Amino acid sequence: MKFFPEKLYELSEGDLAKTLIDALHKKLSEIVRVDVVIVGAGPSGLTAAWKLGEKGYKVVVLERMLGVGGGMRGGSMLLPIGLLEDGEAAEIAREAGARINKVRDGLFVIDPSELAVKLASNAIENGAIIWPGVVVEDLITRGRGEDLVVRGVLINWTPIFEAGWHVDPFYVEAKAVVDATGHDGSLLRILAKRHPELKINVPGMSSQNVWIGEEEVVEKTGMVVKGLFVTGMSVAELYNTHRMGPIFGGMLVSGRKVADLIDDYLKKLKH
Ligand code: 48F
Repeated sequence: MKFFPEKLYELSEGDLAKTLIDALHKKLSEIVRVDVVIVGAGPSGLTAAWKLGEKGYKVVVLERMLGVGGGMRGGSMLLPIGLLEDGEAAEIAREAGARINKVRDGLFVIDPSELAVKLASNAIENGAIIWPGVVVEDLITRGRGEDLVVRGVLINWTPIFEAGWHVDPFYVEAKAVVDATGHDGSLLRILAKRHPELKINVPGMSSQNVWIGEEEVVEKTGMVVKGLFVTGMSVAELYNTHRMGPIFGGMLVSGRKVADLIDDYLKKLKH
């Protein structure tokens, strides 16, 4: 018995390459003009992608690394365990299909890898495309100051970016852009640098206080300038709110909140 279906033996590697390129052409055409581009495939970005996909938006997630999960991949100091609070966060994790195990009243432990892949799987099932190995290196904008609108991002391959080569980037156009880059706060820092007239300062997060840090992130999740939204730990980087360590519930709730806010924003744009 042959390994491949009989017909495939008629093909060459060149035919396989041509097949990939034809399929890629279709996929890339979908990626370069979307409703929402989410930068960062950590827990907040993946939750936002899932929830926006569910609402019917065309979403692409751009991720600098090869895999999904962001900071959650490392669990708690590289130990394969994390915490999750009861309430909205537990509800989202359950809905994602991840197992959450109660350890005391109001508190669950999670397997960070499991939660990361379940969130990614829900995002993909709802139509989001995850593109790994690309760095967002700049913003596409129109206007200045109060009239500034963010219309997309410029991307490059991570190895090119890390090698420090000057290679001109590529475009991804979107009606809304999300900074879900965690502690990097990449898009916020780009915005502050390119648009000093906005006087945006990104001070970085404040010290550990889990009891208020989670709530602060969720509360301050939102739009920074027209077309640019912030979710997850980049919220803490922007507003100097408290860090919370390996408890991940706020990231999921923040991701869901930013999806709702973008939904409102895009509905208003239509009118
Ligand atoms: O760091 P990350 O997981 O962000 P998050 O969703 O969640 C934070 C938690 O994991 C944890 C925590 C909660 O207690 O403190 O750290 O807010 O995911 C951010 C992702 O963005 C990618 C980065 O590789 C990571 O996977 N990223 C950062 N800058 C860029 C980027 C960029 N310029 N272009 C593309 N990806």
